[in-house]
Amino acid sequence: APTIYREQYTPPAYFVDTVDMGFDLDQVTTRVATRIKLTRNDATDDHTIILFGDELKLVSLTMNGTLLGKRDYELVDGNLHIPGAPDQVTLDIETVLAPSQNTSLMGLYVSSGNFFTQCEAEGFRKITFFPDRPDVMAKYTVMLRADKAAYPVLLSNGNLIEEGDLGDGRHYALWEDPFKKPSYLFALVAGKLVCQEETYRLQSGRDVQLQVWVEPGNLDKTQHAMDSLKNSIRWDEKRFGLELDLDRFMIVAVGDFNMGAMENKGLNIFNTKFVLANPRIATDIDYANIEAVVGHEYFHNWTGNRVTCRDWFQLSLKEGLTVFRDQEFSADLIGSTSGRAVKRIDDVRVLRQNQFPEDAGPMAHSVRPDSYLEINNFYTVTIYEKGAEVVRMYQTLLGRDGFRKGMDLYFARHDGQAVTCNDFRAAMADANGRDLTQFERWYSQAGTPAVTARMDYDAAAKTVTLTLAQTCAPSPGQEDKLPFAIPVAVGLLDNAGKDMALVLQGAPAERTNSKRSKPVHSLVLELTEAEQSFIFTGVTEKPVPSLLRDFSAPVVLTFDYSDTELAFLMGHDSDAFNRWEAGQRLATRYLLAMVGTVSADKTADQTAAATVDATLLIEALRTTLTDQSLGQSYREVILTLPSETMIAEALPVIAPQAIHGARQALRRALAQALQPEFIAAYSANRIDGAYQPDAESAGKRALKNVALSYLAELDDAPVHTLAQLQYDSADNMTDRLAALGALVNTSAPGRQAALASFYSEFEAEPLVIDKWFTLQAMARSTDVATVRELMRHPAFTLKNPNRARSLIFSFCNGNPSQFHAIDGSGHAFWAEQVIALNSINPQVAARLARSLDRWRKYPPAQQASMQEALRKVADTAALSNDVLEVITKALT
Ligand code: B3K
Ligand code: ZN
Repeated sequence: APTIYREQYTPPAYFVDTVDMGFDLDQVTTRVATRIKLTRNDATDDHTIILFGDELKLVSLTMNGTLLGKRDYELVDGNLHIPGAPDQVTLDIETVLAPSQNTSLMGLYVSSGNFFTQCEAEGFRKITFFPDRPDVMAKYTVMLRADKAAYPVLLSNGNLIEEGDLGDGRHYALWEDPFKKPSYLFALVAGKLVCQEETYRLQSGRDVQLQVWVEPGNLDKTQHAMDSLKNSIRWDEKRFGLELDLDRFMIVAVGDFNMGAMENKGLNIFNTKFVLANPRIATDIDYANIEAVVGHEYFHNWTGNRVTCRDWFQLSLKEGLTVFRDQEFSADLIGSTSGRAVKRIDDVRVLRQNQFPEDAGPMAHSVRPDSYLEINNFYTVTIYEKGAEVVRMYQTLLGRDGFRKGMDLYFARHDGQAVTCNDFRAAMADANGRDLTQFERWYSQAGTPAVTARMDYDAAAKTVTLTLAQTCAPSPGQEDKLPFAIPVAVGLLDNAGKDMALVLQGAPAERTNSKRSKPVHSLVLELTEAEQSFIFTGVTEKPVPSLLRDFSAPVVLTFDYSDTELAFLMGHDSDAFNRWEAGQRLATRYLLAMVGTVSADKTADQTAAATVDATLLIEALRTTLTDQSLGQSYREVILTLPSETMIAEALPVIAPQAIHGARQALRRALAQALQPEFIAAYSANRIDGAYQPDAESAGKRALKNVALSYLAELDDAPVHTLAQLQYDSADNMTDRLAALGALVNTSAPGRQAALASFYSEFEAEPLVIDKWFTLQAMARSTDVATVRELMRHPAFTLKNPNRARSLIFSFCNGNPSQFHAIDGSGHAFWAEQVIALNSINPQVAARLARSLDRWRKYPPAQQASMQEALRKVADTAALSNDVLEVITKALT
């Protein structure tokens, strides 16, 4: 298959007005009859109708009542080209599908005996021949027919028009979606499902029907998703003035699903992982994720569905924007300042841990890519999370009100259209009378900008000069980069740790301090050139700068802080994000020094701790841990050291075992030094009474459990008892799993028994069994041999994506010191699994294929086994486009 280029976009030759579909659902042979009414796009001279198809069996094709034969159309790579078509065309297309054979989980497939569809990005063409591209939007009517006993529930997009019996045990349902939509938003669901439903009154007074559909037996796990949906509806009304446009909104949970969820119009289909929750099976993190994903899919109804993408290169138009919206939604629901900061910290962690490496590796691409071989490979952290940061920067530059004006204009201009990232930028610019031309580079240039800051204080002149310089390393196909427009939020702290009033030389009075307005303590500097200086006046003492507050841009910022300055910022910065950041900087500094020690003399990790004096960090963390004025969840994130992946990214050469040794050594040093404080925090944050998933209770559990995990580093009898007690008495999964994790990573006598009892207790809950596999995949003692053994467990299967991810992905991405074992056994294992998955599910396989992206950053011996593994995959026969693209780029 050929590479697709953004520059080669051409408008469609034909638009589709209406689509009428009839499905005769059967697991072995499903018949699909589709009638499409097309109108020629007279903005082109093209008279060829292109209907995409993917592994489709065509039964018949009729044009304007005439049956077409082999010489009336051309078959090109599985697609149908009908040349010389008239301006008005009605096509009747009949196809047959084999849903039970479909393991790719794209198009129409079967899960637990029920039918589901997944059409984004190009799955509709696995159902029928169609102009399956997002700039072709049409109105759909869908007739579903199936056996009534086996498939009592028949759902599709929009409104239910009619239902009834067909005799011979079959029944039907007719659905009509009143809104035009691109084919990727089509969905159907059929099977034995039950729902929790509620009538909900919109702010306008209109009543809508909300439903959460699950398999029978799961109705005790739908309340949180329903609450999240109602919160989402309310939030979008309040924050953006956007109302639900349908009378009926459905969420359906499915156990076999390639990603998180899908925003099909009015019929969102979700991975069970992002729907099902009750205290017994779901952790606080699950609760938070469900809220975020329910919000995300709901928000797509406006950002994605009502206004969609012209082509798939514009994917971040809907994904970056919708991630930004779900991030803001979650933050607004938390409310408290420190809770918001924790949300921001979590989001930035994801960006740094996953997107920064992507942006520096062989798959690096811009937020609006220039080319792809397989579009499914571009549902990436760059498109989603970096895309969200780009949207956030508009808000940082324009303010909340300015951003809202931009959004309003965007909808006013483009409702019902398929548009581009440039259209969004233009709406933001025009609504605010701003020139955002340079901002385009955030869409066109890949790579993470590096910003270096320097501060010069002139005591005589009472000025601070802040000099900011930016560079960006080359990316594949992009040697030279032009300067980005980077909003850098800054503050200056005086010796007492208070924010100084900021007066920026040459800035208009309203943007900084004037006699009338109250003092400004944080300013957004706009760095637009390669290097720029900003002068603050009236600065009476040498300050400590707080830079890139709230992470105002997706860049790596360096400043030559002393250790004491970092400890000072940890204690005083009014910007909660930067307080945390200062702690991370200090910890990273010690960890890098310790990694150096471990790799240089190959000593045990204890030696590494002994050679680095971490007193400053330890004391700062003691202060944080015991500061009752700080929220619990905030204290928890400050106490969490940078992950092994984050440390790896900060090193020129990655030494996974040394990194692991260093981090463990520092954790033990902290556990020893802060043992009494951890014990106190543990006791103080126990909750009596029933489980509640709210942010405050979750924060208490998080702090208590991080204390437990540090204490577990001591691996002594008291902590074994403590963990065992928590495991045995916990009334919720958060505490249960934390205790099990603590046990498994110690030599506690009860650890094997706990693992076994956990399995038998939750055998009937697939999502909990996933956790059971994950916990073991990431355990410190788990090596490749252990993972192979776990794969032989009867509950393991590669066919279910959640299960494959829970074990294989968790090991390959979440246990780096074992996965990158010096003997290369982990890499060989990885190749086997990518190859096995390739023939089952290319999308899942291609995700796993990304695990060796960073092979060039490892020492030569490890590079060799990684290259060997990559080549082994590359040499596999019948490699999917998905895997081929990832592996080819890695090896280039
Ligand atoms: N839009 C879907 C992702 C579809 C992925 C296709 N491979 C989920 C989401 O972002 O909301
Ligand atoms: Zn999305």
